[in-house]
Amino acid sequence: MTDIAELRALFESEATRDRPATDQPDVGIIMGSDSDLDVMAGASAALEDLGFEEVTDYDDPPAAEFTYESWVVSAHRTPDLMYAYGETARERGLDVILAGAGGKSADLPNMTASIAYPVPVIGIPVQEKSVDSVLGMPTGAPITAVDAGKSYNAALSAAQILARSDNTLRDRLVELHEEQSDGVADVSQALHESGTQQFRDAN
Ligand code: AIR
Repeated sequence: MTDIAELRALFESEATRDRPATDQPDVGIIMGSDSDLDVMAGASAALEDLGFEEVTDYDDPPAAEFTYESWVVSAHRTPDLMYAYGETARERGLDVILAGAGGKSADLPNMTASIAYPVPVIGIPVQEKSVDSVLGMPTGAPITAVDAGKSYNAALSAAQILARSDNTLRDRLVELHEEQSDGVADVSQALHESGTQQFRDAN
């Protein structure tokens, strides 16, 4: 069993470790509950599509140039863990945080945006009813957010931020965009050639 104090201590000790930036995760993915994973898995899928690898052990980071990490952090069940995560984000090397939460009190993204500031936070409302609580920030307390469920796009936006200073990642983003355009062309051609009924039966 891991307790919350241990996780807090891990974030706090990582913040003082002075690890080389290449060994630290670039993007942090946090979510209010593991029940958010169906939606939040889109964020890791996008990062993996771009060549990121996941850090699952701070002492044994993957070789990829860009990496990410994933944690469950609940604003209401574990507020102290949310503070520890947000307060140490910059020292732990995170350049962007993707934060998702569901329900009507989806406060993890907005609170993390305030605590981790100026590290940018991209909020992901896990459900439609979570949109207002993710977006509703007062002047001077910024958050960027995507529409409900759009975690894949949130991760692309995070990569766009990182690509400002990395041309290889920039090229990979362009390539992915082109692959997606080609995907539409393939589907369009298949629909046209098979006809609507056969296409629907086959898909
Ligand atoms: N949540 C968890 N802690 C605080 C909040 N707002 C959110 C989760 C999830 C929803 O509550 O982000 O979308 C339901 O969580 P659970 O664990 O009951 O399934």
